[in-house]
Amino acid sequence: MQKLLVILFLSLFFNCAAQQDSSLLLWYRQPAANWNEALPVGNGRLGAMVFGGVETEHLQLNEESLWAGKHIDVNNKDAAAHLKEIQQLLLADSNAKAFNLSQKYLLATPPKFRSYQPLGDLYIDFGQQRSVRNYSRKLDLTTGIHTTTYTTENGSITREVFSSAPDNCLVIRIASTQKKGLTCKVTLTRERDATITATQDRLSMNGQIIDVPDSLNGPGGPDMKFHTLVKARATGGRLQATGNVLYITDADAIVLYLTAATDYVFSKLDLDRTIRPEDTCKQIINSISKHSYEAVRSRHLAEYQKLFNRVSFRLGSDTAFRQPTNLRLERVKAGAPDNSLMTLYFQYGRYLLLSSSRWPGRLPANLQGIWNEHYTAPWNSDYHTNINLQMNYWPVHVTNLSEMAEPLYNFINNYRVPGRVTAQKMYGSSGWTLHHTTDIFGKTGLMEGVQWGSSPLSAAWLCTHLWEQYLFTNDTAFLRNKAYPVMKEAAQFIQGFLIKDQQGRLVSAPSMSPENSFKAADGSVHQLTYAPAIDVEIIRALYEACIEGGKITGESKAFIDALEKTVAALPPVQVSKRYGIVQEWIADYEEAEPGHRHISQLIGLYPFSLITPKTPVLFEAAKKTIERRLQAGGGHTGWSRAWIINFFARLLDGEKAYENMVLLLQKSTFSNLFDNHPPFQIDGNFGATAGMAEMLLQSQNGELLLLPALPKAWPDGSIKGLCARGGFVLDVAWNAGTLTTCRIYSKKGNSCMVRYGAKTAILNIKPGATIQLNTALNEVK
Ligand code: FUC
Repeated sequence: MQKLLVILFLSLFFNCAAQQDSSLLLWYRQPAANWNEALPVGNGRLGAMVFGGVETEHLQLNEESLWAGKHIDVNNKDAAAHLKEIQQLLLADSNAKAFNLSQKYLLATPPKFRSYQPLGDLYIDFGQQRSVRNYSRKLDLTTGIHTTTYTTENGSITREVFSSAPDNCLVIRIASTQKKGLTCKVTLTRERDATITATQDRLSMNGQIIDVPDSLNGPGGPDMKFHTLVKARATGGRLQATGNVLYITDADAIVLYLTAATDYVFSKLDLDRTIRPEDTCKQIINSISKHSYEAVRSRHLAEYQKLFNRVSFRLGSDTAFRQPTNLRLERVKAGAPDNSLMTLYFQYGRYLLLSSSRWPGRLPANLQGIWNEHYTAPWNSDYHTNINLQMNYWPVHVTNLSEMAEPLYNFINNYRVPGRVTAQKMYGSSGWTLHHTTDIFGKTGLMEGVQWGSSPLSAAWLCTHLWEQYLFTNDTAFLRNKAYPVMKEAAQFIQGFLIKDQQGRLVSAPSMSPENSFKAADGSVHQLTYAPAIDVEIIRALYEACIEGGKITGESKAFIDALEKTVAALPPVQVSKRYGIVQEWIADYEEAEPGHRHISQLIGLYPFSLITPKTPVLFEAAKKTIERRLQAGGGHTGWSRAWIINFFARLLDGEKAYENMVLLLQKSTFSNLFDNHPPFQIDGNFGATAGMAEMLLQSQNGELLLLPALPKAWPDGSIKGLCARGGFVLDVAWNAGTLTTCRIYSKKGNSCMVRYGAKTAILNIKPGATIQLNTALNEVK
């Protein structure tokens, strides 16, 4: 009897464990028919979209620094001479004239930059396969490994693909249950600028981007150098290199290691002709070749799982995950609920962040993370800094991946150097600035066009991320050495940039509310203006951070006083008399596009925390703002919908947050769960991941809010490992819509105020200690 019970227990346990695993699978019963069905792997810099074809496996490859273009000074040399005139025109409501002058004298020369490019494609061609059955391909988020399996008359085939951070390589293993069951040809291709050769057990691609000069994008020439190296290892069978192909015949198993490098130098934001990317590749491949596949795989697992496993998220116990992911998405589109698809989407967001932003000292996740198949990508797959790059990092702290933000901080720090030149040359100010978009070559001028690019406070917005890192970790060394000096310089730029308007208020000019247009009294439509609400909110958020941070790091009283004086002289964020919404511009203009995707005047609601229940007038106006945007068709891009989820979470409206999460899945999600802007853009994935966390835990303004926006559709669940400002890590569980337990681990020993509905508790948890609370917020010993 006892034995029976043990067996029963064990089988139950393993069943549960198996179920637990499969709830974190993206899986399909057929190969990807196009790029948006393929599945991404990445180690932060080296990525692949895996198609999982039976006769031909295709991996579309990326290396994060492979960009067309180069470092050039694009600042318009006439800017400073015309700035005052443009500013005065704006203050006098001569917006059209100011626009025309800005287009001539502020716009960067050349105004555009080139694109992030694909590295190439790897094909493994197995020839005709007969009697194929039991096909599946899956990406297991618990391992970061993509697996394709099927059975043919030559046995059962298993292919594993992952991108290893510790070994700096893409790894592919193909195995057959039948001895000598594998025969294939391996090729590496790139449409342009590369030559491929096969020698012994290796394929190498040597390349240099040749840019064609043009007046919009600037000088051309032989630009970035790059190299890709593949090494094959076959167990049993033969390996033969001919021309540019590797032939493998009658093998039992095959392992391929692939790596790539460029001559881009991150700290210089430029190319370095002394770097030989082929040497970097050889070094990496030679070092990984010393190890067995099993050792490489275990090292990958250990490193990956240490990060990924920090957070677990369950919503009830539905079994929808047993169905292929594409069918589940179809069902959701048809109106069926699928909570575990939401938890999968959440964990996928964490996976994507881990896979596109992992390496200290390298580049942050761009508009497509690192995954891009186009030579001229949508928006160049660039760094948009008027919402998109920021949104990529919204989930980073709360979902317990703070280290993944390091590439962003590195980027911000490096951009300070060209940003100082722009501050000086364009605006005659000290400090540093950049505008709404940039490539990897330090272009901080006003890019693309005045109607999109006039966002000179983008550096200030980015700098609030440095402060967030401090708020979550309380790491004073980070604040002192890495954050505060950069934040301060962004504030110094603002100090020099603001001008007085007729009423004596300090205003930013020229500027805009990102990408939106307003109608002036005479009906004419404009973008360019001064002191839009977003600027006032950015300045407030950055200055409050600088004032608090300055006090911690020993800033002079004079500087802190100057910042306080500026804040006091800013125009207020107002409520529109027309519609009761948060007023987007300095005057109560009519919006030209009421359903616009950007909802910039609510930046104070999220990601900042200036609009809260403690500012009830603005809080109510924020609700009306979203309502009005949605009624006019807002939320039509993935990232905009994701932002709306965060807004509703901050408005403590779980039902609306959930409704928009459903809409995101229904309207803006591909079958590989990539966000569909359209086209693919990764910010929606990251924004919605942050949004779901925000529904369950918030920690702004000195309070920990438990389940602040829990929707009825999530009656039972638990989330473990979320981080809160102040150095806390929380596990929260609920049942029938009510909190059951909450465990709080304190890293720093800060006291905190916990709030659940109307209940509050003030806690003093020792550093390194954990306490458990019940539904009444009483401590359970
Ligand atoms: C901003 C948005 C667009 C797009 C682009 C990359 O300009 O307004 O929707 O996301 O960035």
